[in-house]
Amino acid sequence: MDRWIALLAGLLALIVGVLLFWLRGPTPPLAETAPRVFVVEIRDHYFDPPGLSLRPGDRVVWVLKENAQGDGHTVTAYHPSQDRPLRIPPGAPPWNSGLLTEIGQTYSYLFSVPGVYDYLCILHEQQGMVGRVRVGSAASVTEQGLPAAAQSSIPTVDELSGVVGEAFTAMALLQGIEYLAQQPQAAQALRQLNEFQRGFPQSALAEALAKQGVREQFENRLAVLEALLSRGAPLSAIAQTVSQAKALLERIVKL
Ligand SMILES: [Cu+2]
Repeated sequence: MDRWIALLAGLLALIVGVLLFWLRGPTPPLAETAPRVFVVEIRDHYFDPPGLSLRPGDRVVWVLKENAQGDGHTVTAYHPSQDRPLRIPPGAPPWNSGLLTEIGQTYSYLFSVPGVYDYLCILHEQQGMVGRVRVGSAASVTEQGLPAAAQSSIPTVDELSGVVGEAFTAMALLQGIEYLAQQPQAAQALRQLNEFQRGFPQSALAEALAKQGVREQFENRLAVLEALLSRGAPLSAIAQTVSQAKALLERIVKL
């Protein structure tokens, strides 16, 4: 008799289990785990922002914003395949956008290997058109070896590990949110913003903005941006709010 009860209970548990699994529905859509998107603007003749601190799996999209002389720009990793010294982590795939000439043209790269990546514009390296991406925890790199102008414009790894790096990264994150909203991927833009908002209060960036007396103003811009994204406001309003927030962050990097 006991055996029958045990068997019945087992069968019941199995049915409940299958039902629960079925009721939960399909696994969450892919977008839930989509990489964070950061945008670096390509300008005459610099990358804005020039440095980033990322997590493995983050994506950077470079967008051509200026090309006054018409000769274009490139986004190119320092790598022997580009006749340059190796300045990206060994084993990380190098990249080269080729010549970008049309305003709005983009190039994208997903950073998966931790370490420090230096990149340049092949045409304007001598004018200091270089950038740096730090992925994962700080790694030491050769700080020397670039042309003089490039050397003075590239952020150091120490800067990228501190509040300056946080401010640069927040700028690129906000520009990424604007980019996602254009795609249009407002839901992902909102997720990316909300994650940033959750971490912000405990960040060194929040402290630095408070010292400048603009923390509330910055948080207010984030709240406005959240509201705009939630109700599908026009892109112009989103772009304006992003640029206002970015202007506040610029105070930190200019200290
Ligand atoms: Cu260039």
